[in-house]
Amino acid sequence: MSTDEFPTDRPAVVTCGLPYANGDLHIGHLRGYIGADAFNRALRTLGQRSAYVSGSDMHGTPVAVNAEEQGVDPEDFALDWHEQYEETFPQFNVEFDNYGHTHDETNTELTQEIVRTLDEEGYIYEKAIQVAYDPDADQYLPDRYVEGTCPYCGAKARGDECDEGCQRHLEPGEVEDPKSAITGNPAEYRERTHKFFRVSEFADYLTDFLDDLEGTSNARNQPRQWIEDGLQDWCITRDMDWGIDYPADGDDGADDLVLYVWVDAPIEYIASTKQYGERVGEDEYDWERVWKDDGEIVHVIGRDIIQHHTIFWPAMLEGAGYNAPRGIAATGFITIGGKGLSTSRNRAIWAREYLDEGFHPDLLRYYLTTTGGLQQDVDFTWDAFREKVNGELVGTIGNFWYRSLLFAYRNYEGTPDADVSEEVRERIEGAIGEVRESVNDYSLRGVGQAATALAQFGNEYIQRNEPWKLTDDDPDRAEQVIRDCVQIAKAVGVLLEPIAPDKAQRLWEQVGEDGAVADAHLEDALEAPPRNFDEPDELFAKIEDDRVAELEEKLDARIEEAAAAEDEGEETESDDTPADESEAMTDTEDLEPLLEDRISFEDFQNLDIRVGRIESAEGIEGADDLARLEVDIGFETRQVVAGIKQLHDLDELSGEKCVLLANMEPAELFGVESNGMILAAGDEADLLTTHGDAAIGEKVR
Ligand code: B3M
Ligand code: ZN
Repeated sequence: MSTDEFPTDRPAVVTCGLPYANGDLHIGHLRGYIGADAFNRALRTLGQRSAYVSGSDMHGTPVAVNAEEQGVDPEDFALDWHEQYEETFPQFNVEFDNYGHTHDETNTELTQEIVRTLDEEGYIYEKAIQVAYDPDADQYLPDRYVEGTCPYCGAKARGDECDEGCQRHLEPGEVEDPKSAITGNPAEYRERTHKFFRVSEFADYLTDFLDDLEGTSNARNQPRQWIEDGLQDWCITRDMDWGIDYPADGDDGADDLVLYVWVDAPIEYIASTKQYGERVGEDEYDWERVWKDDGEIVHVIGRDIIQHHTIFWPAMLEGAGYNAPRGIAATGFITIGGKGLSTSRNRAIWAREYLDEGFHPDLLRYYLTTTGGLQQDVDFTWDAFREKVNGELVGTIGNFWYRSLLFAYRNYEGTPDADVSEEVRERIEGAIGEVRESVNDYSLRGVGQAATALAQFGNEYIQRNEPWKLTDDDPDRAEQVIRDCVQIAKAVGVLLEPIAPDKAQRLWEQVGEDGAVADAHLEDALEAPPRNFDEPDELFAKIEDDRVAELEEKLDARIEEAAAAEDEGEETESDDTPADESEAMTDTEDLEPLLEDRISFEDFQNLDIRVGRIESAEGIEGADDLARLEVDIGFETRQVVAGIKQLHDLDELSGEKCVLLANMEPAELFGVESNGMILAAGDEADLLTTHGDAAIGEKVR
């Protein structure tokens, strides 16, 4: 790992979280796979040697429970899904250099080897613990086999994760009021001896690791808080048949235990890189250098699995003598109708469905990577999708590409003989710089915006120079202008490739280039295209309003059905993202009366209200109600004091968006300076926020 800017001369690996091989993929999953694919492609355009690897997560109760429900063998069940995923990814232009699975030989051997090393290094010990057990089903209830209440936030939780609440990992025995997910009976507790990994010994190491970690700020802030609260050791074995056997030495009673799925799952990142390296050869890609020496490791994950990737995983790597990740980018959730996607409730846009509706994959890639920052939750609507596609892809990029290339083709049969003007060269260089900076900031949105803004400049450039008027009056000048436009068109293609690889490839061919735009580097955006090219086609088509109305109607019906099912209180299973709380109703008699006095628009303008993101929140010692918050408002991070100590679970707030009055006079409360005011409503201090793509720092108007 290094802190030199990308590109470095060390090999890189980019990974996405492994999909559990247990069900259909939806756009929430795709955000991560597409995001990591785009990041890997972007690194390559910078000239970074990089591989993109992942694999299917075959083990654990997420697979076992679903397989059991269908009465099939977990291995057959998981392999079926694995094969489906392998078919689906290329359909979204998600191109892995290697896509393995956690049950294969490479991962099984590597996992057992790493666990053995951790044991030899003294990081593993045995402890007797209470494990949930269902007497009727006569089986132990690991993880998803048990449901109950989260001891930290009170939300409904699974045995190993508070998936609908605070997102914490839960240790066996922690969930309160445990019930068997098989029979619904209250679970009993029985004593069992399990293996533990001494995560607590890594607190100092992890603190330093987080200080250096690049990526999104949520991946640094939440774990800092967990470390401060005190790290617990981690139970790494389970009473199950399905999984990788604990590498027992025969005399410690661990022969019948398998490893917890979160041990072998991240090791697949290494195993998959190894498979790639062995396939292409060490000279081409040295996987051991990446993982054991100085390679650049970047993980793209969902924000619900930050703890696994920033605490357990780096501790395992360090303990077993491996290299640490350089960057972790944790994406927000996709929601629909303001609620988390739910597989069991069919509240989702399915990957298959999207393609069946006839949409090109690159449209979704563009939408998912450029709507909001990576960390932000994005509420999907077909309407917003249409707006983005019609506005930016059709209106700006497609329009510029087509009009400039058609003009060039009709008048010059290709690229006119002229040099690119200084102005345009500099503008393209500027865009290249923006991409380089965005990649180093882990901002895919920045990469997309650099391409779109360059096309926007192209449109303005044509408009400003009116080449159609020049062809007769000033043919040299006309050639110059069109030469510039062809160069801009090619440059937009090179810059857009990470986000929309197929469209970029077609543009590449339209300007007469051979080979793959995926092999181009950013500097190629400045290289002249071949002299001749054929008549261009339009690469993007508008999505019509009635098409969207039809899709919205379908989606609304689906949302309603899901809500109705929720109201009936049916069992929820495999919900992917947390659901929102229901809206509170208030009688107007209880409300503060409306003010009679009106203010001017100018008065309102004087309020500098900004979109912010809470980086951390902690109670102020000695104050009953006050909390100290660090709020990122784009330009800077503000310290703010708010009266929410009793009203919110402060641990849960980091990463949440909020709305902040930035030009409030500073005040001191309990000796802590408050430099702004976060806005909230009601007795419970319901924090105001934004729901779309407003970026951090954006002004509220
Ligand atoms: N299989 C899926 C998830 O929790 C899980 C990821 C493993 S990444 C090593 O998002
Ligand atoms: Zn919780």
